[in-house]
Amino acid sequence: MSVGADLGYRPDVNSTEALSSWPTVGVAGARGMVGGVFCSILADAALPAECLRAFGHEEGNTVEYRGASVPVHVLTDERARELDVLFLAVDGPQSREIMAGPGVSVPLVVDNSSAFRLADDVPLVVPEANAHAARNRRGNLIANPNCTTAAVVVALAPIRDLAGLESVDLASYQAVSGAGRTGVDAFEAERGTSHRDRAADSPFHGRIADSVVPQIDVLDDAGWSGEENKIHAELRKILELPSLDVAATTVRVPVHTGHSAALHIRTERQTTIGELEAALRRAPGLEYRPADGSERHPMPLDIEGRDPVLVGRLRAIPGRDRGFALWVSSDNLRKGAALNAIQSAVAADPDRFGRLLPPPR
Ligand code: 2RA
Repeated sequence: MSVGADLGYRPDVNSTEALSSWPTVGVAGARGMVGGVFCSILADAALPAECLRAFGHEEGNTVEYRGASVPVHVLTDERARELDVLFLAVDGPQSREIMAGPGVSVPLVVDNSSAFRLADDVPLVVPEANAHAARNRRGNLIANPNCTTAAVVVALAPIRDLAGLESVDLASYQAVSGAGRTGVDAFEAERGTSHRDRAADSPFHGRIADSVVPQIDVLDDAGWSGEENKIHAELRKILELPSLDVAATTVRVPVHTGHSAALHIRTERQTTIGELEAALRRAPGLEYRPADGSERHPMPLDIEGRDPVLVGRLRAIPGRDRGFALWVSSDNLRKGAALNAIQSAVAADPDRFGRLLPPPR
């Protein structure tokens, strides 16, 4: 994995003063798909290689970062004590293990797994909607939401602030990279084959090439998928609307990167398309594309590798009082994972971590 090598940067090992002004940043799961995006964003921010610590299951690997080979270590108590911030790009059980051990001594941990998202004492943060939750946290842990939740929240927060929100119905169109490398590998293996079989190691519930799969994660007794239940609970928590009426159908689509969602919402108070457009145009983290045909509608290929959530196709639903439809697309590995986590660390402590955010893409 080579990250940021094209920037031509060579670490200035003589400048201890320059190095000490940077935080020491750990990435657990650094060799995974989301871990790689963390490293890429930190490289764009020019975090020196000396200030990056990469962690994984075993010793002996390296991550190529800005022209340097950063060794991958197992996270120990001693190594954790060096860190100012730790980003967890690992699964829920591993996050729990880290937070029951070395993670306790790190001043700030941002966890990308679902392990702590709904814990009362852990803020679940999308800074565009609830940066105050990161600033006012009681412990050292911030949870990062599900990738679809993060994108949808960026679009809904300005609408909540303008006119309140009564209900949100959504259908998602989620890229294969949301399932990590095994998802991408299954898609690549199936793509171009003429049979209708699913790849042997596919994490999906059916063949994804040339198809769509209307189930992400396991179904509960009532038939809702884990992904749908996450979106339901996480939207309520982040938007601080505990009785928001939410229904989601989550669907895997044959797209490499970029999750999209079709939203049908009902606001609490009367508003107009004009007022909604104005609110979306000035909202942070969002690029609004009018539905009048003057711009291309938001699409995954337009957002891969970029920061904002693209919002478009805004329209009033005929015959439905306070009913509106809109469409969002976002990079599930950036705003849906690594970028949002880094932004949350910055929201928690702008003075210490502000330098970790690169120029916007
Ligand atoms: C998915 N939400 O797309 C998940 C990724 N964390 O499968």
